[in-house]
Amino acid sequence: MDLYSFSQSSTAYRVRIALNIKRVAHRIIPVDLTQGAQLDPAFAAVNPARAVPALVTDAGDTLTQSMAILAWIEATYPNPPILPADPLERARVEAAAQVMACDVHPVNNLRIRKRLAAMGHEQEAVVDWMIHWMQDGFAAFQTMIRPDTPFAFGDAPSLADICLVPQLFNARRWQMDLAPFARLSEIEARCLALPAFDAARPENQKGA
Ligand SMILES: N[C@@H](CCC(=O)N[C@@H](CS)C(=O)NCC(=O)O)C(=O)O
Repeated sequence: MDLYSFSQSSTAYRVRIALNIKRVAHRIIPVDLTQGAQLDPAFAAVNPARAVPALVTDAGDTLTQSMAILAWIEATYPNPPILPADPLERARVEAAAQVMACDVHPVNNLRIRKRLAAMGHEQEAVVDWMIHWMQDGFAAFQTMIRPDTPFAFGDAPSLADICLVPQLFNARRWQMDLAPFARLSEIEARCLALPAFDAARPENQKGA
């Protein structure tokens, strides 16, 4: 399997974690977003949305959109599960994950930051913008998860943790104050102590 990935991409980071949790062998194909490699026509043939991740399965099918890829991974490699079997519990985990995936990440994406800069906003204002949406999302996420479990929803990492940890990486990258989100930092530390998360970290990618 080939995963088109970029070390600092939080969406690719999600997929790297899930592939590691499920112990699915894969090769990483780097797409250097800092060099605009996602805009190369050759890459647009892989992902018309011109973004990472994209996963080419062993059967040669190309999957895009991290949440769709994660759903495919869960359906294809059910053990260990990253979603509860119970539909209500599952909806709760998915809702928390989607705070990161649908509410926070899209408005802070590289192309949005570039557009804000092109519209004349200084870097400081762009960083304020990102931190604003992360504060909103982390506050909601912290309320939606269980208050007292080792991970967001239980004794093992779920889709919610898989979406949380990369977003916290982004928060640190932009020097956001995480003091109000102590529970999230604790969960992050527990996740990063696991080899599946550790190997997926941006700083552990080749050439990072
Ligand atoms: N909704 C998509 C977003 C993918 C995405 O935009 N990834 C970012 C990296 S985290 C990217 O490649 N951005 C390129 C750009 O904005 O030009 C997903 O979840 O896969």
